Amino acid sequence: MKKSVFLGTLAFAGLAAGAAAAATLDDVKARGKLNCGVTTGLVGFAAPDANGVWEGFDVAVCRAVAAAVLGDPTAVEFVPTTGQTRFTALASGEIDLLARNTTWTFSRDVDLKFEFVGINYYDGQGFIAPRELGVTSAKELDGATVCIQTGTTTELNLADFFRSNNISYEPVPIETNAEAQQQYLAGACDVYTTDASGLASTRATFENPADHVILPEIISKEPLGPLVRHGDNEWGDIARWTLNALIAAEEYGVTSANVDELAKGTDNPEINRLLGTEGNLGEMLGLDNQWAVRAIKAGGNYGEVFEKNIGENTPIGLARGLNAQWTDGGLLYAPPFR
Ligand SMILES: N[C@@H](CCC(=O)N[C@@H](CS)C(=O)NCC(=O)O)C(=O)O
Repeated sequence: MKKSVFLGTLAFAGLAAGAAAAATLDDVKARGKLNCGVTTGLVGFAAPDANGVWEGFDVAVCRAVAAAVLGDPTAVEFVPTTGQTRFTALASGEIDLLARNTTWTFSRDVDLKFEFVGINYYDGQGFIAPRELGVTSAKELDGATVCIQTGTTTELNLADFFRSNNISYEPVPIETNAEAQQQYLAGACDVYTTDASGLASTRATFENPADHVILPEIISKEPLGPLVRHGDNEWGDIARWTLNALIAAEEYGVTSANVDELAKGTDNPEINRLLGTEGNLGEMLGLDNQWAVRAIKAGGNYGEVFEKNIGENTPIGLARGLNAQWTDGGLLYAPPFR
C-alpha cells in the first residue's frame, strides 16, 4: 500500500517534471520570439547598431538559437540586463536565455539554480589605467580607487587579489559599463577592472585608446557562457547543442558561405549528422533536421562570429588565444555529433 502511494507520487513528479521540461521550448514557439538577455551595451559583444539592430558576439548566440528553434535569426527580443538584474530576469522567466558575458561559477550553477550550457569565451579579469599614471603592474595599486561593476565576479576577485597581495583599495561601485567608462574617463577612479574582453571593448570606444594601458595581470578565470534555468533540460540541450554546432562547424570547415552546399551531403559522416543529412539529431532535440544549418547560417560558425565581432581586424582586436579550436592550441572542443 505504502509502496504504491510512493510510486504514485514518483509517477506524478515524473509527469510534472516532463511538463516543466517542455515549457520553455513551447513558450518560445508559441510566442514566435526568443527573449534573450544581453548586456546594456558592450561594443563587439552586444550593442545596438546605428539602426537599433542588436549585434555582437553574445548576440550571435541568441540569433543562432532563434534560427534553430524558430527558423528566423531576427525573431529575438533583446532584453538589456545589468550585472545585478540578469539573474532575476532569467529566474523569473522574463528571458529564456542569458547570453551576457556571464562567468560560470559554482554558486551560480548550484545555488542560484541555473544551467550553463557551455563556454563561448574563455576570459580572465584585468585592469585598465591611464598611461599618464605610470602604473605597470596591478600590484602597484595600493590605495587606488577602482571602478567596479556591482553584482559581478569582478567585485569578488578584486577583494581576493588585494587581500592576498596585502594592499588596499577603495571601490567605486557602478552599475553599467557605460557608467564605468564615464566615471573612469572623468577620473572618478584611478583604474577600471573587469573581464579583459570587456576592457578591450571599452578601450576601443575611447577617443585615444593608446592613452590607456591594460595591466599585465590577469587575476582570475572567467569562463563566460550562455545559461538557462535549471530544470528545463530539453531547453538546455537546445541551447548547449546550438553553441556546440557553431564550434563544431568551425572545426569541420562548415561556414555560412558553404553550409547550403554541404547540407546537400558530404563524405564526412560527422558533417552529415551535424547538417541533418544523416541520422536524426534534430528530431532528438525536438526540432527538425535543418536546425544546425539555420544556426550556422545565422551569423556563421564560431570562428566567423569571433572574427566579425571581436577579432583582430575589428576595433576590439582580440586574438583567439584560449578561444582557438583545440586543434589549434586553444580550449574550444565540441563533443561529438552522434
Ligand atoms: N563576467 C563577470 C562580469 C560581467 C560584467 O558585468 N561585465 C561588464 C563589463 S565586461 C558588462 O558586461 N557590462 C555591460 C553592461 O554594463 O551592461 C560576471 O559574470 O560577473
